[in-house]
Amino acid sequence: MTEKTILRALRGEVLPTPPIWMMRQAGRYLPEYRATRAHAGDFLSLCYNSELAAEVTLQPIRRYGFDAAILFADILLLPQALGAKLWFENGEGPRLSTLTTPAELAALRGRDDIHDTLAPIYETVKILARELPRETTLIGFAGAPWTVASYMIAGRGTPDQAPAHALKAADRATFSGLIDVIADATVEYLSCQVQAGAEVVKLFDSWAGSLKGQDFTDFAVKPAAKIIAALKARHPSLPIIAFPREAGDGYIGFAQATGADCVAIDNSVSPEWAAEKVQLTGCVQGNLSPEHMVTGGEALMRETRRVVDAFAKGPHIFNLGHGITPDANPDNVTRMIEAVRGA
Ligand code: 1CP
Repeated sequence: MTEKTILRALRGEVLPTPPIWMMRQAGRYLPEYRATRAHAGDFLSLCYNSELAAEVTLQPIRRYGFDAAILFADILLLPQALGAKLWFENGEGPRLSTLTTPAELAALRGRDDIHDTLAPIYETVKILARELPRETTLIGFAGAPWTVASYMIAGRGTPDQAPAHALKAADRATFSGLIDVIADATVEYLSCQVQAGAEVVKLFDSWAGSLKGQDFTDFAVKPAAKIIAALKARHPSLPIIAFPREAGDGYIGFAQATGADCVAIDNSVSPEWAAEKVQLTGCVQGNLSPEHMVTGGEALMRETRRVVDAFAKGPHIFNLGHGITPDANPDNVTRMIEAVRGA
């Protein structure tokens, strides 16, 4: 069998048609997802129910035939495994216990004590490794330390990560200590996903854009480099995708600085810019705006072709610039895939 298309792109091959998957492809825009989630009871119960989590991971593969499936889980399960309290407020989003003191940092579990909580996630990966079509690549993931820390410090999602920036300024030792604890635990977590059958892993640094100057180097680049080096030492052929969302110029050289095989690009930069500045040095993933999945029409077709054409000269995995939103029209996803595959 020839190698799976996503793995070929991640090794630097330029394919006539880019492989395609979509961030949040298992999600509330799909009626079958909403039904399974209702059956599970709530979002966290769905994450920790291996059979149902595998089922929602498979739903978009069956419906659309994407080239990759991404494990259904959440970046906030790792903080929970480290000892943070985690719950989801209906209609509002995640809530966690806050962490702002040295004592709270010291009370976290060690990296070897996370696996009891996370065992169902590894089981989901095992089920998927068995049940996915043979041509579909299985992607595991975790949040990057800065993004995960921003939720652990504030106890919730914040538009500007102000509480995390404040702790960084007020108590550098506690802040850096938290980044290190998350980075070390992330290596163990992703390594277990790989042992269970994940073929690629992706690091989501959704809030990297609020790190400026030296902070971007210290808290986006360095932790990613450390995690990637540790993972590659254990799994030398493992391809890794890094997503420093809204990094802007920080995307330039990010793959070389971190050792990532591919940089995922958000839609705040143009595909032409990213092709010229970022793709020169390796595979890129992205970057159609998710709003086209809501609005559709001519613009959807035009912008999809624009992304494909802009990245056609180098290795490329087609994706959105961020997750598909719950108000998206599932038929627009079909049109996007047809436009990419030239059907
Ligand atoms: O109501 C629901 O069903 C919950 C919505 C939802 C879903 C579908 C959440 C809550 N998480 C997920 C799954 C999820 N989260 C995946 C699954 C795989 C897929 O992509 O299909 C992944 C990769 C994530 C990662 C994740 N969770 C990120 C990083 C990517 C991103 O979108 O920037 C972040 C920041 C989170 C935190 C989170 N989890 C859920 C929400 C609504 C949020 C954001 C909250 C906030 O910042 O206010």
